[in-house]
Amino acid sequence: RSMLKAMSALPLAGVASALPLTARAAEFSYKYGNNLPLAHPLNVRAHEAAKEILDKSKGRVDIKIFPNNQLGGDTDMLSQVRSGGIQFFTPSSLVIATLVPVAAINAVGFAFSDYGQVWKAMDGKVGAYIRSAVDKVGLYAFEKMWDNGFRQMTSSKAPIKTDADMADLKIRVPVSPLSIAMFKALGAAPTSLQFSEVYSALQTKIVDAQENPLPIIQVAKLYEVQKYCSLTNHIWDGFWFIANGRAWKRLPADLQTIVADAINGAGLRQREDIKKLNDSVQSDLQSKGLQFNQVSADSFRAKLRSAGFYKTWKGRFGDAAWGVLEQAVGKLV
Ligand code: X2X
Repeated sequence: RSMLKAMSALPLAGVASALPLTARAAEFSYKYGNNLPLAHPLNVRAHEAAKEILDKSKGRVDIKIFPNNQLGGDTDMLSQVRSGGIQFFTPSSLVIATLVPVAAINAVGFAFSDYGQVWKAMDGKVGAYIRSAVDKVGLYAFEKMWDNGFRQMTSSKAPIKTDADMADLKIRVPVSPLSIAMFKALGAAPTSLQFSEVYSALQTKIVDAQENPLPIIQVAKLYEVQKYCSLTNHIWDGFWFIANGRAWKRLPADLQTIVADAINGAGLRQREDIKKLNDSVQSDLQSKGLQFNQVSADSFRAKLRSAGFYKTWKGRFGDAAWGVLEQAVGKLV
């Protein structure tokens, strides 16, 4: 089934048409899975990268993209990229943290205040710290992280204005221990679900709320099953473009350079896409019926502090990692 779906995605990739029909199968035929709809900038730019890689490698490296959870949910794709069943995956910080706990450090609640801070940290010491931890579990993380965005809360019930509105709220969060801990500390009743299950869980009211960056709410059409959106900016989240370590090392150095340049370059352009989208996405979602409200982060941050959230997670991440984060964003505890 997934093969058929993947083939229907090929014209976008331009991969098939770039080679004469008589061309041999590529020397390195790799699979890349992700959890996002085709319209998301991550998929648009990944197709661009795959085409660049095929062209510059003269057909030696052929990356086929399986978007939108065609190969299974986040947890499945994470285990496939570890085993080598697929060679590439783009888990969010929250998701890869189930395997590499320190990878969630950029997702500590209300740590980052703007994109200036984010990219300085993720292209600098915070990112380097995480990438070396990823390396230790046999995966390779490309240098430039891709953007998911600042996460916002939506609900079908009522607007969330202060931390008090979160009491017992049935909210979906990703499969992420940090997210569960944070929403419990805020007084909510969080449930972990893979992204592939979010739309139907909201539609059938298994949960009333969810939290995601606005571009995701737009491309996954979550506005159809949610009424209110609170601009909380509570977590900055990105996607690590990762490769199976053995598959990565199998590539000769010249091909590694071609692949890394294409993926990192596409990642930088994807960041710009999200930045542009951020200027227009709110009015688009408003026109589709989603009602927005601003939120002051102070009551949320105070609640997290008094629940001991920052202290606990400083302990879990360790002083070294926490120190690197605080160098980037200022004191949190
Ligand atoms: O599952 C989500 O909410 C998403 C799409 O943001 C992630 O991949 C973490």
